[in-house]
This record gives sequence, structure tokens and C-alpha cells, in this order.
Amino acid sequence: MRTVYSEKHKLRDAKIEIHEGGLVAPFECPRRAEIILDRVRSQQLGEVIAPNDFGMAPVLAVHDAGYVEFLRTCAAEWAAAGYGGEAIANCWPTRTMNSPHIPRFIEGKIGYYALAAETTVSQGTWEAALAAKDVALTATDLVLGGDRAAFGLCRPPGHHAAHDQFGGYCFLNNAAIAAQHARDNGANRVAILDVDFHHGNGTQQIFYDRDDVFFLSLHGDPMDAFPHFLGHADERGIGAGLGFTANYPLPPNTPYSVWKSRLDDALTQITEFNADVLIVSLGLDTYENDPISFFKLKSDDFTDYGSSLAQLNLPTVFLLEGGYAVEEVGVNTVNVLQGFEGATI
Ligand code: Q9C
Ligand code: ZN
Repeated sequence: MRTVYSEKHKLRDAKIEIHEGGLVAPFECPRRAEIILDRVRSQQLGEVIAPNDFGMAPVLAVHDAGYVEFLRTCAAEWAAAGYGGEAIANCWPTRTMNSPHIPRFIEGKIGYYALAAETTVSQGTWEAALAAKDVALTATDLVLGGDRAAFGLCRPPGHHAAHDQFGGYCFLNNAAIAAQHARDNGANRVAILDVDFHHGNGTQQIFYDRDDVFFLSLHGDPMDAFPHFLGHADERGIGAGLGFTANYPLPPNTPYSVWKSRLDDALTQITEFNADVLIVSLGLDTYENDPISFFKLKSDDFTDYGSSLAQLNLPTVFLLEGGYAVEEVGVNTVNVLQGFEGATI
């Protein structure tokens, strides 16, 4: 399968993340993508191509225009206020302060558009996020054009980004943008399977009331894990979308055997949905040695479930999400893709 990759991911190179009571170097770092690209090449997965520029229309099809303008201008407004470091939220419209007014000053505005504080908006973040959505859209076009599968090596990731919120290392929701693009270009039903360790709250929110995009997620139980406030089993969609969201929260130390049984249930639901296209939000942070997660998948397990995904026999777009065991993230990513390609259907 072909891989879509842009060097512009390197422009997302934040220096700080709030973690466990202090500031650390961000887990979501440029080296992740370089290690994955090296593994794609050394395993000869297939051609590596650059993305096309799709402009802003596919972004505005799923994200709020004011939010997008905020992302574009945030780092510059932060600097213009005389602030140093990287733009970071420290105050929110919480449950007791939910006025609809959007502050004009950057310190309030960033709080309005943030869903978590660990993620800064550094110089270059916007340009990298734009490249990541073009990577996702280009990979989607390969599959819409007849490729059996494609890999979008997206960075920064996207699945925590909601209609008008960033956080969890995500700014633009690459998978949601890709799914809407598939809908607008001939796919009647799109399934998004999110296998990242964390719940894909942003993707769920964007499609929650829709019956044309089925969102399914396996993840650490939000009672125990980020994003803490979404991803429970009783979230199943609303209105026309009821039954088109499926969540599989799982407890600390979940082994592959249990995770795989939940995956098999999700795959059955995707088959019954009769999807035209499958988009996989491919997070590798389910790995046993991931530094911020608590599942126990081993490297060979990634190959195994890649093979199961192929059994759906659907045009499949893989989009990179998380995975922070940097030295092993290349092996684990390409294991999924090679498991998929090596499967006998
Ligand atoms: N103590 C993705 O994998 N905070 N985002 C974790 C751990 C945020 C992960 C805190 C994790 C975001 C795309
Ligand atoms: Zn994750």
C-alpha cells in the first residue's frame, strides 16, 4: 500500500507539555513520524508520496469557521500580547460559566477553544495541522480511486479535535475531515474504527447525530483515562445517529485477548452497517510499553489485528493517531499495515 507523508509535520515541534504536575518534552514529537517513515521504507511497504493541497473547504465541512480562524492566528496573537513560550490555556468556560460570548483577548479565547491544557499552540502548529489534513485527504483519494488501502502518516494527530476544540495533541480532526470527504465523493456509508488507546471524543462529537458515518472506538475507560469525560458505553448516538456510535471502554491492564474480542464485535457491527469505506484511526498507544497508556498489546498483536481488519474486505484508509513508545512505534505501525496486506481473504 502507498503511504502519504509530508515533511511539514516537523513544523509541529512544541517544547512543553503539562504532565503529572510538571512540564515535560511533548510525547507527541516529530521523531515519531520519522521512525514510522523509516520503517515503511525499510520494510518496503510501498511508494511514499507527497500530499496534494485540498484547501480549506474540507476543513470547514466539519470544523467551525471561528475555531479555524483561531487556530490560524493563535500563536501570533499570543506573541503580540507580549507573552512568551507557547500559547497555552489556563482558564475555561466550565460547567458554572457557560456564557456563549467568545473572549476577544487571546488568553480567554484559547480557553474557549481548548478542551485540555496539556497541548500548546506553538509557532508552526497551524502549518503542520494543514499538512496533516492534506495527508489524510490524499490517502482517502487513493482509496476512492481504487487502491485497496492507503496509509496517511498524519502528524499532528486528529481524533481528539472536536467541531470547535483542540486538545490531546490534536488540532484538526484528520479522520473526520477524511470521512466527510469520502461522503462528498461517492461513499454513502463510512465507518470510522478508532483503535487508538484514547477515546476519539472529537470524531464522536462531529458525527454523533448522523447515521451515514458510524463511529466505533476501543479505548481506556474514561473513568480511568484521558479524555476523562467522554467514551462511555452508554454513548450510542442521538436522533438519527442513535445506534451509529459504539464505545468499548476497557480497564487498566487489558490484554490483547480481551481487546481482540471487543474488536471482533466492532468488526461485526461494521459489516452489518454495510460500509462503503473504512477509516482506521490508527493509534499505536495500546502497546504494552506506551508511556502514557495502560493496555498490554505486544508487537505481534498489531500484525494479528491488521489481518482481521482486512477480513472486512473494505477499501481502507489508515490514518496515524497516537503512539508514544517512540522506538517501537515504527514496528507496531507497519505490523498493522503488513498484517492487513498479508491477510488471505
Ligand atoms: N497522564 C493521542 O493519543 N494527556 N492523544 C494524557 C496522561 C493527553 C493523547 C495524560 C493524551 C492525549 C492522539
Ligand atoms: Zn491516544
